[in-house]
Amino acid sequence: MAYQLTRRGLAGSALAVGAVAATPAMALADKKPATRSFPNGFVWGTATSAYQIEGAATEDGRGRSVWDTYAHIPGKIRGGAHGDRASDHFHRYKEDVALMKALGTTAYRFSIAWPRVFPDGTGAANPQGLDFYNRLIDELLANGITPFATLYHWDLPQALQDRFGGWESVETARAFADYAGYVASKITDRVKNVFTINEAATFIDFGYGPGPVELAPGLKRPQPVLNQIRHHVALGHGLAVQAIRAQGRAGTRVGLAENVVSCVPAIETPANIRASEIATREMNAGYLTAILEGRYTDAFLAYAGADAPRFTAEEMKVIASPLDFLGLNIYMPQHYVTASDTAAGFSLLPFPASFPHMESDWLRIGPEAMYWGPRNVAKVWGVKEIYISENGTSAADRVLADGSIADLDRIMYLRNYLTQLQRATADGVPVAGYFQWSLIDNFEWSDGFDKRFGLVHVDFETQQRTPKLSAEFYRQVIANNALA
Ligand code: GBH
Repeated sequence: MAYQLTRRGLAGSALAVGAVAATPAMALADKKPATRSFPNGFVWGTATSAYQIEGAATEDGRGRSVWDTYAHIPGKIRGGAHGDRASDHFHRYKEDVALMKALGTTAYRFSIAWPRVFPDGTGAANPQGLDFYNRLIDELLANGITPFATLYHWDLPQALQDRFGGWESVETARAFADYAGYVASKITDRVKNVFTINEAATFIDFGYGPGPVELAPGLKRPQPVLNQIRHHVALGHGLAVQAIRAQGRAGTRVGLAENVVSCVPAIETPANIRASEIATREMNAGYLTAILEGRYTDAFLAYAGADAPRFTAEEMKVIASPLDFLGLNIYMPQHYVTASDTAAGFSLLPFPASFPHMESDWLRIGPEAMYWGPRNVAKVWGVKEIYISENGTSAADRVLADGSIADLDRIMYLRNYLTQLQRATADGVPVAGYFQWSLIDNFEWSDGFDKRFGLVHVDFETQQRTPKLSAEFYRQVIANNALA
């Protein structure tokens, strides 16, 4: 007789479960799951960036950036989207700070739009350029939220692209330092933590590289130019560190935020772990390794050959200006690594086609990147203070009939990544805090508004904000400073 799923059938099966509960094993049901705590004082925050949330593209004397130009080129952004209005954060920042407060976060990482401050990239500062950020900073502090400011999250003033070819010229590195010093002189009375550049490797490779995925300015430059651009960005970072120390208040803390190429041992054997450390150093050689060591590795220079960047010893010293902390943006494992007998000492394994990913095709699910990423960085370079400056996921969020958003896949992702982060802190990896990307749904670059990364849903027609179920999950993690 075919089984029929009726109310009566359900009641019957519930009874059956009740019967099993009488066995001793079910005593577990009364036991609270052990909590896995984070260190006392662990910093919990959210992160955003200017072009992705602010909107107000022409207000208060803001100049244009390469993203204004790029997003308005037909066919570049999914759905013809652009950041003219984005999440309208420029006008709704008080509401957004209230959302942060409701989450229980005590820190917020945002970015400052260079073209708001210097509409032409250099020269005269816009007198209204920092007004918005001053209002935001004051609102954060009034709500007990510590501001962490990023100076460059990809919105290069278009004027510098036009005049110098952007980062192709060392002039842009110098202009960045001038901008950084100016901002430091104005905000470090209240902002103690400053990130110079966000994800250099990403905006260089996708903004100037061979593609197919593109970011602004969307130029396909040959390899030697690409290596020189990377060098100029590293130099811009180093010059900015020096300018911030010179013009900011004493005690200002400086770091950068990088999408570290995370190398995870495929199986955690001592040999593979060692191989993942070697791989970490080599796979980050063009940028992070150069900044943390003040040199390009031998293997990097040998591989680049005639395409290697031109540099001086003096520049390498500037690039390696000491930092107070390091920010790591960790979304996924870039490589799974095994030991090998080759000269390199490691092999990078190919990803099977069936490797799982989240709503964005590139966003592989590999929570152990959140353990090995910071651990290898701390081990290889002796870094003493690390922040996870971004981690989060896109999800195909759907507003249910009752208006709620049950983003169970985002909760699954966060629970697993945070479990590995807790494992890292418990093993003594010096991670001081975590910034969830992102507070609110926003303009996801070439994906437009199609990929939602927020803990809080944004209706881009009405700009109404609705916290998703994952916001409640994150609130509980913060309240307990632990995973349940
Ligand atoms: C970060 O980049 C950014 O800092 C942030 O602005 C962004 O909104 C967030 O993450 C979510 O994407 O060639 O298949 O790898 C994350 C790293 C590297 C992911 C480039 C997308 C391009 C697609 N990004 N990658 S692929």
